[in-house]
Amino acid sequence: AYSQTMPSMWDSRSNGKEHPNLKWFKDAKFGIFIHWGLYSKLAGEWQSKRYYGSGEWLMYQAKISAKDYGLVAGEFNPLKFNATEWVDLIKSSGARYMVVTAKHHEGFAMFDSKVSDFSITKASPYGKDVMKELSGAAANAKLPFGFYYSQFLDWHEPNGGGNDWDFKQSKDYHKYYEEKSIPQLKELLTNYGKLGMVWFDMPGGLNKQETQFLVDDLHKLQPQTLFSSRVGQGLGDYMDFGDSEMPAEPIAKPWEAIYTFNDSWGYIAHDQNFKTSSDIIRLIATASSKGGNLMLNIGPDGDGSIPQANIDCLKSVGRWLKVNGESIYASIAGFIPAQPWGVTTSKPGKLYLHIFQRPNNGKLLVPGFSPKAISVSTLAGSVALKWRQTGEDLEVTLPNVPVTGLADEVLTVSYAGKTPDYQNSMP
Ligand code: JFZ
Repeated sequence: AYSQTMPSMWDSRSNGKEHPNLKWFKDAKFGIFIHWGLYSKLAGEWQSKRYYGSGEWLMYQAKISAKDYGLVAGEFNPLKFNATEWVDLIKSSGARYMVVTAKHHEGFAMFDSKVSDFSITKASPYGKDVMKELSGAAANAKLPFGFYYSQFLDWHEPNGGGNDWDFKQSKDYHKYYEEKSIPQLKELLTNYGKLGMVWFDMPGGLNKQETQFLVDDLHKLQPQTLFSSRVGQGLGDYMDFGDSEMPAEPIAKPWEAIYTFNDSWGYIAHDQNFKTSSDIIRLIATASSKGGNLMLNIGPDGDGSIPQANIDCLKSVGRWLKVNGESIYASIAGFIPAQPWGVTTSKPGKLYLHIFQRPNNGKLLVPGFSPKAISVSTLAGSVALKWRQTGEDLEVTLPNVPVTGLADEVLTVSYAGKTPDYQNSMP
């Protein structure tokens, strides 16, 4: 059923077979997304009016003219920014890749671009190439690194997609692609070392043949770089879902769910509705239980700092992953669908039970468990637990308190034989 939602990804690159370059991505399971630009400085407010929702859409929401918005660049001076600190934090969260906005719909290049003067090096007092610093810090930390780039929407340019409040005349999208979008993408694929991915977003203005040409042309610069499905026309290397969307059932092809920390991608000073570490751990486990990745977004402040609540939370997720990472990294979808108590992930000969909600009677039931169980223990500390298998019903007796003291405990079930097929939860 879920194959219907899948475009014919990466077929053009490897004749329908999974591309070997996708392995690191499929094994990573957890990534960090960063939305950072001039909107971060505006923080969801324009002319004393507060806006809600996606802070990076403020220019659109408030219909700010390109001229007025351009003036914000003159005030963008993120003196608290420290690339190494950001990358250290991401490493300590247990994330295995990061993607950062090089240019969002506002059109401002957060990198040194020869193509446009609307950039952090030419138009802002800060004057330094923050993308260079981040890509360098990530390379030092051996953290796969990617750029988000809005290839079609560009509200700063008369021929870019989306701005019909300033630029009312008909647009020449091809001219925009040729003069800004493609040359900037080439700068990003040339000047910043090896890229894990380019995270395209909101395709438009190109037909399938033109998109194929773009993809092939860019892949010549770095063939191993993955392209997100939002390059358009079904030509990406992996699938992205919408904001806070998780597929209902496992998907074998590589995919990523994207979630915000609060209710915005870009920083909004008046949105403190942050997820807890338990929320995030469950999202990682849930994405893994369906064979995919979670990419969690951070919206740093325009001054270059990351909200303290996010820092504390990410470190706590990292402590959990340090102990329970075996059940996440390089796992595959669990063959038992989601249960009232939680979700499952799998590796050869092992099924991991991620307990979100302990059953009141302490008896955890795993229905449809077809192989022969050998042992059940806590993943952390390997404490053996009592269990009983009756046909395909596996029942585990939980200790009165979680063994590790960490919430969201994981149990390991070892079994004999090969990995069973997924039991579709849909009738
Ligand atoms: C896009 C951007 O417009 C947004 O600002 C943010 O960068 C986000 C990650 O991506 O928003 C989208 C694009 C596509 C969908 C949802 C939100 N979608 O396909 O459901």
